[in-house]
Amino acid sequence: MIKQVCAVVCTVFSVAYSGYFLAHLTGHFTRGWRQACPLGSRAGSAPPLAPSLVEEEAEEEQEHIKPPAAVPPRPQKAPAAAGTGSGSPAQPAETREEQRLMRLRSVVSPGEPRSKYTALEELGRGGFGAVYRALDASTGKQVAIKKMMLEEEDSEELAVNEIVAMRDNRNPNIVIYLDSYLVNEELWLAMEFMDGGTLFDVLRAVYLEEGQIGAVCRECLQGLHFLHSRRVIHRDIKSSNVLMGTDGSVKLADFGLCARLSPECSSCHSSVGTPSWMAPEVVRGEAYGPKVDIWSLGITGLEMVEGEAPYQREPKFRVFELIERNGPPKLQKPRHHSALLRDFLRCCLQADQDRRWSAQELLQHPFVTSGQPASSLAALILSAKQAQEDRRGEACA
Ligand code: 3AM
Repeated sequence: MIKQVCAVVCTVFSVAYSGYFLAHLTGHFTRGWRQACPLGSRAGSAPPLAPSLVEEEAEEEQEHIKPPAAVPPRPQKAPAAAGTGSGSPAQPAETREEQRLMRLRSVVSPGEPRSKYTALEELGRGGFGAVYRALDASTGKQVAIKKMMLEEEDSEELAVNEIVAMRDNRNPNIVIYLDSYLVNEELWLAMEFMDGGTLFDVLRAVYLEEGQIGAVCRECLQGLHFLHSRRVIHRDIKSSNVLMGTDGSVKLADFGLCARLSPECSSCHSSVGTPSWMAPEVVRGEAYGPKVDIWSLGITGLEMVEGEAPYQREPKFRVFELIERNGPPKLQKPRHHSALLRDFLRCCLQADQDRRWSAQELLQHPFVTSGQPASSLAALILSAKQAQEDRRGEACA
């Protein structure tokens, strides 16, 4: 009885966020808490290389490639990401709101950003607000400013989460945090300007060769290995959250949904992420750890190969149903790709998180080690930018 009550309390957030999980509730009662797998703990248990091609060949003839979606899909939020120190649900709403605002004030810089950052020009919009290109008046350098509206419930928490995660996790494969400010009901988050835009935009404009896909995967894995070694889970890895520079740099962005594990809380349970990229254990509302990011990277790998993620156009409940029913998504035309690429995706897309490779292990995978140097992506990103500008020009003509 006590065991059942504990399991209900621990999964309440997941259940609240999707009626879908009710179908899986019974599983929670019998399933034990699974610890987040420590990095590099499983080097000898990697699944065998060289997958069977027979089954894939049979499926190949039935499948077709759809034109890519033009708008990146929206993520599903969690009410409280681990480690952000939100107020107790027993407190009155005003007190919780005030506490969240105080926490936000404690992480932002004092002062007025409107004289520091000038010439704002909108780059694009998301569910959170909008991102602008601006000039740092003191250096003359370009920066990107994410303006987040703080009206919605939990928006302060997501903002604090993003600021703290970026500020405390500096790495060459993570977008650099500059500073942040509270401006009336908005939060301004200033970060380095990535002049190549998102991987999502690049994929809409150009095709990537396998060596280039290997390079993007290696750069993302370096960022993920860094985060995971610090017990941080990104939880929303997808092409629209990977930013690129015209120098060939590749960096992880958008940390609003990330979670930090602690000795007291060594796994997460909230149903967080963007449905098509969500690992099966997240979809089922099970305890999960950093390897959810590896599944999402595998789906991002499929995006790079095929132009979009599996089930990307399906409604959320249907995505969950399909992932649950069909197991790991497969390449549409596997024989068109190398055994190394297929094996890499298979290692990322293991339904069982214990069999899924870690970021550290995948950095040793031959598909990744044989990827092109990041600098070779520069020409690709420039031609994607050119193609986007040409398209914009045609649309205006
Ligand atoms: O709407 P699009 O895809 O054109 O590229 C990102 C996206 O553009 C851009 O803001 C839009 C909404 O996310 N963006 C986000 N962060 C950025 C950054 N640090 C950025 N562009 C440059 N540097």
